[in-house]
Amino acid sequence: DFPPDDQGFHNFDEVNAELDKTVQDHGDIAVRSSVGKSHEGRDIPMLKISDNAAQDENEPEVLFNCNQHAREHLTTEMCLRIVNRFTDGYASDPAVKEMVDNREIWVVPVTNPDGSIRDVESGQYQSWRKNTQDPNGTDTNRNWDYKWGCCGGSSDDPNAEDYRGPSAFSTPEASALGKFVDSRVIGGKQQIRAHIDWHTFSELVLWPFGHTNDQVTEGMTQQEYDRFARVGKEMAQTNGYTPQQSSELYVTDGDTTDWMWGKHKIFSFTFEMFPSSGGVDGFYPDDEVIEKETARNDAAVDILLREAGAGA
Ligand code: 0X9
Ligand code: CA
Ligand code: CA
Ligand code: CA
Ligand code: ZN
Repeated sequence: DFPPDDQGFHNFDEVNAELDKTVQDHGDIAVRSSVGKSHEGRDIPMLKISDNAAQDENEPEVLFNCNQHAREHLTTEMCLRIVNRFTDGYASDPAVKEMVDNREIWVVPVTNPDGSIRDVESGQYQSWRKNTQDPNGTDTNRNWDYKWGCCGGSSDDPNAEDYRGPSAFSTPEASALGKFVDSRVIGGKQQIRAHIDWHTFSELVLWPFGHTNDQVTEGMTQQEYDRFARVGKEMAQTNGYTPQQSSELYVTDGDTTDWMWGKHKIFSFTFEMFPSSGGVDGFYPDDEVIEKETARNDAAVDILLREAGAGA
């Protein structure tokens, strides 16, 4: 489990308990399901939040996924905040009600349960990043099936922190989330319109593409790029993060946002949360910061929900 000083973080069992409680308290606007199984056979939990949540309505859909990288536990708290704000706030906050009534919000708080558990189970942080596939894990955020391994932005060394795996979608976690997103194509139209893949750290708002330094390339027109930059900067205004194209941080191939946009034209961002800098300890902020550093992104989340209703 988390160390005694960091009990404010939710371990995997506590996340599941939170989601159960949310469904108990708000069954009309919250429905639980599983994205699929992790490598070790755990269900990857998902919550859908909307009015008439049990029905598939014709409302723009939005996806948030957290804790794809095992040690980035602050992101799990970000997804739980999204869950709690849009469910507990529904009855009392008219702005929240408006968003929940007009969107279908999918939240995946723990995208990589095996790795997340491995990082904390001994009571001492392991600085674990990848999933737990043999022998030393695969970086699920280099495993997505869009220009996988194309561009020197991942490693073929199984010991590397950015090991891409033997083939695209060889990781059950990325594959399951990808299949879920594929399944949201209805009548030839992708229902999910916007997405954030939450990471730590460096306080960045990142948009595609990550596999190339070019702004305009196959799959990205100038107009599309300009929309990413405009909304990325608008969100960054609200949280004080630095907005940039993801390859400006460094080039990656096979990351989540490149696939979301490249394959499905989902308006997809990577957020790197608190802190702005640090060594390995940057992945392990005190639990005292959870409230402040998750609330810091409320306005950006609301902007993304707004954008899900806008054309390209
Ligand atoms: O390297 C990653 O997967 C992400 N950073 S992290 O420190 N959380 O591991 C960033 C991925 C965003 N894509 C690019 N920078 N190209
Ligand atoms: Ca503490
Ligand atoms: Ca609805
Ligand atoms: Ca729908
Ligand atoms: Zn990460």
